Amino acid sequence: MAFFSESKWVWKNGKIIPWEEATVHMSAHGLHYGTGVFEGIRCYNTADGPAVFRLDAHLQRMFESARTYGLPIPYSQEELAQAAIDVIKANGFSDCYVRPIATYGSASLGVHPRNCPVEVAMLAWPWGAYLGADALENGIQVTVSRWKKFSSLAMPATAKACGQYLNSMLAVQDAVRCGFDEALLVDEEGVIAEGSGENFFMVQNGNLLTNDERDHVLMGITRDSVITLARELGYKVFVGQMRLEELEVADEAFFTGTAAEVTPISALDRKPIGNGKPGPVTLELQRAYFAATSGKDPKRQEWLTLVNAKTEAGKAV
Ligand code: PPE
Repeated sequence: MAFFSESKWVWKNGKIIPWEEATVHMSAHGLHYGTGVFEGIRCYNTADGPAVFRLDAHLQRMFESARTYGLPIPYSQEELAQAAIDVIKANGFSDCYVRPIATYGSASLGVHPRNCPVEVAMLAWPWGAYLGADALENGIQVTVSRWKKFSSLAMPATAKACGQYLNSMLAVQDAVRCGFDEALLVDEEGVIAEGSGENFFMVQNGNLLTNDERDHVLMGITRDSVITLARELGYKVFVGQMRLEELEVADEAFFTGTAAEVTPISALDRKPIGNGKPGPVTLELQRAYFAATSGKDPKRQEWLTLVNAKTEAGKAV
């Protein structure tokens, strides 16, 4: 559940404005053609106050998505980093989700965006567990979607662009209609790609396996964090193609994403994965991930941007 009602302020085109005023016109190019790029970032409470997790990596990916689509963002990465801090502070949030978006506004229609202005906004709101309250603890029910993951030859899956999510939306809507929590998308060859809004990992004989951009996935920042943490914990992480038949014999599987965090998958099309309960490797990585996001992992301080700058005494102000 997203709690928009608790969000009072939005950063839009350089200013903090009331939530109610952060609107777009029905003629906006982005609305008609999905022409925009966005990010999803989480801010977590730490002993030093709220801290944004991997802010630079997210903003860097946003600029790369924009470059892919030739969409000029009229702000620097530093300005958007400050915007994220400003919108969190303005709303007084500690744990929250931050959503930057850059999209073509209103001036003309026709697929070429021509003279449409680029509108940039940064929203923040409290957002709990993405896949339901007990998903992190008990795992989720997943189905293999009949909607195929689009090829990066059609649209680059590595870019996080608005219109690309229609593919995800078809898949997750079908999954939920059929009583599942989430969809797993495969490509036209049956090779595993990703969830509607998450990367996919499996665990086999104590090793981790995940894919990369060759299989038409968004190169997730949570995926990268989990790979780093797993290797540090002594796990071998293999990056390569994953097929559905391999998943049949996997011991564990889980999704990663900013919103979904590290979510265990307990069954695929009602067939239990492993013993049908979140596995020990998944849970260890979930703990390591939350230690990093909450500032409890001393080695991962560089992943955190404090919302309230530290004073000389080391106290958050
Ligand atoms: N694949 C897809 C398709 C995806 O949307 C996400 C994030 C990921 C992988 C994981 O990426 P990362 O967050 O960098 O680890 N999905 C975002 C949007 C979810 C939404 O419903 O909106 C997110 O998790 O914030």
